[in-house]
Amino acid sequence: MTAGTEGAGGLFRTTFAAEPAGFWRAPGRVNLIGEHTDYNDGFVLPFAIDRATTIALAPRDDGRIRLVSTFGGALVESDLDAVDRRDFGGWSAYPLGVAWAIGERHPGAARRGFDVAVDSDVPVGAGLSSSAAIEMAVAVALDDVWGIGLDRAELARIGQRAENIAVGAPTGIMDQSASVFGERDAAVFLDCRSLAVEQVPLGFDAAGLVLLVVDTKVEHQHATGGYRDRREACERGAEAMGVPALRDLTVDDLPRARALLDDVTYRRVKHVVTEDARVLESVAALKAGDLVRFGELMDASHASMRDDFEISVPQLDAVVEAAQAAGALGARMTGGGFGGCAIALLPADEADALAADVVQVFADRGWHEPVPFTVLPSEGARAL
Ligand code: GAF
Repeated sequence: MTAGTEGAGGLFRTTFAAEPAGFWRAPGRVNLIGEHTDYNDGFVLPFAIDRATTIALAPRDDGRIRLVSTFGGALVESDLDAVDRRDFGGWSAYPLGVAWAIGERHPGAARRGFDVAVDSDVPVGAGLSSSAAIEMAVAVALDDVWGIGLDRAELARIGQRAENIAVGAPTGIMDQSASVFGERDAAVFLDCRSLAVEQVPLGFDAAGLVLLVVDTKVEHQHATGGYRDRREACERGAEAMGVPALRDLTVDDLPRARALLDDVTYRRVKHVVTEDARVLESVAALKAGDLVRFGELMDASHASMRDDFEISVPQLDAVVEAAQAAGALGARMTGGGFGGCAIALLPADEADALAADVVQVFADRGWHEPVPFTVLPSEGARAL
């Protein structure tokens, strides 16, 4: 459950000996389905979770920026000139990157310095978008105190730009979009090409179901390694197939892709093309109240990520297998992969037993103890 404002407020007052101008909050996310489709201009279906970043912020009259967090150690000081020279580092790259990206995309905006204290209960490095939660909390706050009036899609684009440039992670726009467009009891169905959004009611609660998240504690890194490699394979595949993005292919194009591409690139393309189709079918199933079909699509999505996109790890597969053996409607890894979290949709009264099973499986294999918890679809970024 999302914490109150005490953490950020208390830290602000002790650090800056002043009252903040206000509090802003932005959630992390889980992705129900649609993985590695966002940077291929495709479809995603995440929801904002009830774990969030809360910030206390006050604008200043000069260009100075002072940042402190409950997780990042000592006070960090900077200023707008340094930000415009792209001088970022550590966790402060997220808020400073947002201040930079607003300036880059809106050169006329009257930016000023600010003091900010950041608190978060989104687990870091778990693939639940703790970074997007910081970016979006800061973006909504700066939009308010600088009086710009950005719309939600533009806030998400600013967060993505900060992530790509200040942090150096070549990620898509899903996480920031989930954090700004989230609504209670609904998933965010996003077309990553047009940024058209539709809220899809989930009805898990009414059906007696919960979404269990298991943090495997296997940490991932999106700035380097596998994530970047997968993105490049997708771009190669689209170019070889003569389309602007993999979004422009359908399953009918797969035989041609099979003939044209090397085996690895083909399997990367196949995952993205079939995953886009699964997102569209999931939205239809959810609208029809067919949670059984939706669960099957979650399972199929996991198999595709494990076998074709090759971004799962044994710990994620073990959670999915335990969930399937326990009778979950569906289970899959969520997020960028190579670690992080898996999710399972199952009857509420079976969640504790599955959580205990998973902890036992990990202990038997000598893996780090996993952390299971349930999440609720929650409201997106906002002023408190
Ligand atoms: C990470 C990225 F940040 C997202 O943009 C998305 O690509 C996701 O991995 C995979 O679906 O969360």
